[in-house]
Amino acid sequence: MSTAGKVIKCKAAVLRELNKPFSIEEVEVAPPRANEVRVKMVAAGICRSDDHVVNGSLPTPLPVILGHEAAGVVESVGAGVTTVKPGDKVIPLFVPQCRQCTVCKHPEGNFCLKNHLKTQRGTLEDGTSRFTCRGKTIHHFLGTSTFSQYTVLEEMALARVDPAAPLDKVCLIGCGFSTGYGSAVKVAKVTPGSTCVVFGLGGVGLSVVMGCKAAGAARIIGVDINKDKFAKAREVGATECLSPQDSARPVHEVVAEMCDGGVDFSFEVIGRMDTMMSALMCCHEAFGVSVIVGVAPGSQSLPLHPGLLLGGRTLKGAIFGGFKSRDSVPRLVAEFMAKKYALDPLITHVLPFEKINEGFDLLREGKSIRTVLTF
Ligand code: CND
Ligand code: ZN
Ligand code: ZN
Repeated sequence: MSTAGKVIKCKAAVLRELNKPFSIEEVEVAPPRANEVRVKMVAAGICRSDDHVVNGSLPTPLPVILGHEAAGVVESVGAGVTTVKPGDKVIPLFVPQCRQCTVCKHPEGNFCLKNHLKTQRGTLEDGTSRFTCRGKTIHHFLGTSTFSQYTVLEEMALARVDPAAPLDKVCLIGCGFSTGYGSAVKVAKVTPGSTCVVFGLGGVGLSVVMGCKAAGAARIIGVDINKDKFAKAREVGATECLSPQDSARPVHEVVAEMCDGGVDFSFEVIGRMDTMMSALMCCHEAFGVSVIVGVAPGSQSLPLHPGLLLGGRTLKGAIFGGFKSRDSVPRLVAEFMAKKYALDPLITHVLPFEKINEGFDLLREGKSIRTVLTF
């Protein structure tokens, strides 16, 4: 029997308090309104940004259903939806692409003005939520809320992908892979023969390494305090790995010395002020480009002396690897299907959705790269 037009009762992982486990609860998911789509989740990755909400460094209204890296199948569509239909395989986009705002119309910009990152209202665009639990509203997160068997998204926040794509792998294209890979190939525009350093070798950082390699970098130095990450980093393209704790000198000095005064491209993929400064200072003072990928706690600022940039350094940052989401995700999936890059090295654990707390513990303990939750 069709569920279209009806409220669906299903399980979701609800975060009710900071620093507490998720509770798996039965929620009601209202039908999609105009220009919205209800999606049955198939697979969802756990990204550090979700954990930033749990630990309070990325504030968003509670109670909330988190999750922003996933893949699923369209269950039903609201009025006016033309680009997806029931049964289509889709990837939710935590940065939408409305195709009408000044950013979408700009040839380079990807941070669509309809994004939910800046407002963090915890609703869809019309200011309301499609989730309730025992009669009370549950908030959305980034317009995606993928830690639920069903979720409702705006049409502009969905990419239709190849029907043959394995959703338990390509879910990573919804955040980690694209964010990292794009930061190298699209944001930094890594050049053949160049030197690169990547601070933080989690799922996003390793994807930066993959992007640097694909762009033809000659040296890719991975930096992490957890040496267990080094083997995987080498497997995906790092030529050297080092831990800041192995030297009495600041790591930026060590890296700069290794690379003739400074690297061409550096990436911060952790979300800390000190490592953002290290990444900036180890890129060459005259031509280095440093890209901020990590999401820093909202309350902190960089101690940035302007003199660090006067010689010609560039400091930049990007969301979702600078990719225009709806245009790029189907192409990235096609490139995965054509074996242009692999996602398997990033997936260290697969767990049933109900074990989401175990998945977060693995991340916090530094034991996983990406855990994929299956529904
Ligand atoms: P994950 O936690 O898997 O990786 C971070 C890595 O950094 C781990 O391997 C840590 O061991 C390492 N690390 C921690 N502290 C230090 C330190 N002081 N020095 C060196 N290494 C350290 O996280 P992830 O890969 O899922 O995400 C990385 C960051 O990217 C995180 O801040 C997340 O919020 C952010 C992000 C950004 C975007 C975007 O669009 N810009 C999208 N998703 C995630
Ligand atoms: Zn993410
Ligand atoms: Zn837009």
